[in-house]
Amino acid sequence: MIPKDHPRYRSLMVRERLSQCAKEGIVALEGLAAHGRGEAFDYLLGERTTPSALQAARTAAALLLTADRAVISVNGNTAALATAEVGALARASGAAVEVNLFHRTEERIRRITALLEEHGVDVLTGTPERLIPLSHDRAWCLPEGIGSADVVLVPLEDGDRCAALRAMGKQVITIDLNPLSRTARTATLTIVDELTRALPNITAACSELDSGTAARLAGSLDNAYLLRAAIEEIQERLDHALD
Ligand code: PTJ
Repeated sequence: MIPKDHPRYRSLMVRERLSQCAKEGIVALEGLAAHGRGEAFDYLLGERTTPSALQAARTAAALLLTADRAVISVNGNTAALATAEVGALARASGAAVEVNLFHRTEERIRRITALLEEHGVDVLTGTPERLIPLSHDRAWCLPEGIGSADVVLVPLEDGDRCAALRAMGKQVITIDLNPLSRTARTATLTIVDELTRALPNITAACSELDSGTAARLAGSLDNAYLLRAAIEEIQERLDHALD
């Protein structure tokens, strides 16, 4: 039982949720390590949405709204932390939702799909094919989902698979607290923010943007600029960390 007055209450609750979901076979054990890395970067960012992350979230909304076929790819960590937020974004953006895993097992796909459906999220079903140019199980995806999408939102993605999706000609939006990761640098657009802060910001922007503004934002996308801005925010905080 975590005491409510603990100064790190939220962070401890999130860890508890993830370890519970790992025991239930939703989160991969590797997902716990990935979360720890994310937490470290969130400390450096001050555990808040920076101005550049908000701009990136608005640009993500623009890409989703102007896509021919947008898909939100859900992995174990995303399902454990943000089921409701994924559902809200799918409704606001019109994007489809596909469960697609790095550490793929049919059992985890089933459990994550069931968790999303319990929260009212429509999840794509079908027969997966090896469409992503990668060896091993990371190549599998649904032809009517990620396989035919022009825009894919993949929170907490692996750098290798992000590069493979880009090589397929897709626009890849990622949410990654580490602005130095290969994923962050390979994606079309990186939102350097915590998943549960970033998703509602994208959803809110989907309702606000008119088509002209969405087209302008999508057309002026500059990921290197956004990543530099995130690194500068971290630098600024470190410069004043002990003030
Ligand atoms: O459920 P699976 O099998 O698909 O596996 C999912 C993981 C996350 C294990 C897999 O995609 C993986 O290994 O990812 P990486 O390569 O460790 O990258 C995860 C990135 O997400 C890291 O750069 C972390 O800093 C970042 N991250 C972790 N937690 C969060 C986060 N970014 C935003 N919000 C978070 N809550």
